[in-house]
Amino acid sequence: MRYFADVKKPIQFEGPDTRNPLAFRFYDASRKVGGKTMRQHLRFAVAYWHTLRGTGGDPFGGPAIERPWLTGSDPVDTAERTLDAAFEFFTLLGVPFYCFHDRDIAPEGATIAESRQNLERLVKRAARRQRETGVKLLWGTANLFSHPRYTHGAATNPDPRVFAHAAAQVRAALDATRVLGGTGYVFWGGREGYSSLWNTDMAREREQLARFLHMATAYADEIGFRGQFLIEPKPKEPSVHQYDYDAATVLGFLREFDLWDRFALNIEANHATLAGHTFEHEVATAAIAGKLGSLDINRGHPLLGWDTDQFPTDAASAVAAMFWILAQGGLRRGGLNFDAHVRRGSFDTIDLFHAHIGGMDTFARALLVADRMRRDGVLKRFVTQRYAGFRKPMGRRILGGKATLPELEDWAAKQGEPPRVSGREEYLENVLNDYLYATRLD
Ligand code: XLS
Ligand code: NI
Ligand code: NI
Repeated sequence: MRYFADVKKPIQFEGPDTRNPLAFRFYDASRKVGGKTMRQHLRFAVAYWHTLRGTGGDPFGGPAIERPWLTGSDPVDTAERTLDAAFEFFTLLGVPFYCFHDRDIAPEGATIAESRQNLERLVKRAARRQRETGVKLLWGTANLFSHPRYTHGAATNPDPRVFAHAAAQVRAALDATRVLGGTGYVFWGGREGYSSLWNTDMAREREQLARFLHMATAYADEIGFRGQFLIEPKPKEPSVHQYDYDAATVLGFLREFDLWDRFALNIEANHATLAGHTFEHEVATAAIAGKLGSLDINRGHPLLGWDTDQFPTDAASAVAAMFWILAQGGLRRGGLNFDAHVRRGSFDTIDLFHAHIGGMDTFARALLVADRMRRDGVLKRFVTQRYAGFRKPMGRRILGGKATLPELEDWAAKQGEPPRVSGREEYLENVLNDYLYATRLD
């Protein structure tokens, strides 16, 4: 059965001049950029939940998209068909990875045991498809937010019985991720937050969450899962306030609860903007802490205040993200996961191709631009020069922890009023635009 019959062959690179909507303009998987291929740099992943299971629901209406694989009355059969469609899609698109929640690939059963059975059955099938196609699992996760039992949280639920259900789910999801060779495991705190502080013991809930994460790492050690644990910050939605608010909050949480060595961050563009930051701010915050693990690439809509999860098309923001990724020497075990879905009105399967092709090209082009900017060194030189004073003797004394307030008072008095130096922001924006629009990338 072919679910994507209108795509006759795998999407090919045709270069920037092509007018073929089913071709890449910039994503040339085997093209080398600074010693690595684009495929190795970008490590694209398809998000199973949106691309295979998304049906266009929004806060004002239920499903509006029909998929030929989401049919039939037996949920396990449907899951098997969906899996086959998934691997057909991955192969046609030419992505190396995918990501899933437990409940995306296998339906919840009537009991914990039945849920586990369903998952194991689909994991076997996924393992087979992975072998056949060479597509790999970037990361797995557990859906701890859709079922009504998690209304008041999963790990942060006031009832330990709910906590235990969440524990069972994470255990099974970790087993599944290990069997499928996932390079990571993500915790996004779907309902780990609160709606009203009047009914919430915030101190206790944060302790619970930390305990939960410790249990997960302990279990991973027990089963020999060596993947990277990731936390994905998000400030709100579905909760009014989520404990994993933003990168800085999560870094503080990891330090406070002795989780620092075991976790890195999975930064999502739309979560950054919901937190009142830019994507690059969040990427940079994680990177300078040595904790930039992986990215969920999407974007919000500037006029809608929620997690619209649109496909990434913003060149400047993609360049900034790639700039930081290159600066830290690459994504390593992480990847670029399309946590994005087509709009409710884009209900044809072909729309899924347009969406992913556009996202892949945006980031492939961003990689070329960021690499060129780095090699030319213009921005680096500017920033280095700007902080030059801190490489001189007194600057070094300050950073080395030797300088004191009285000493600096004397020094400041001797130096007199420092000259004021422009930050040249507009000039730098022009430089960026030169790279974005004027520089040849071939
Ligand atoms: C929701 C999150 C979710 C995570 C995985 O906003 O982005 O999709 O990436 O649970
Ligand atoms: Ni999100
Ligand atoms: Ni996400």
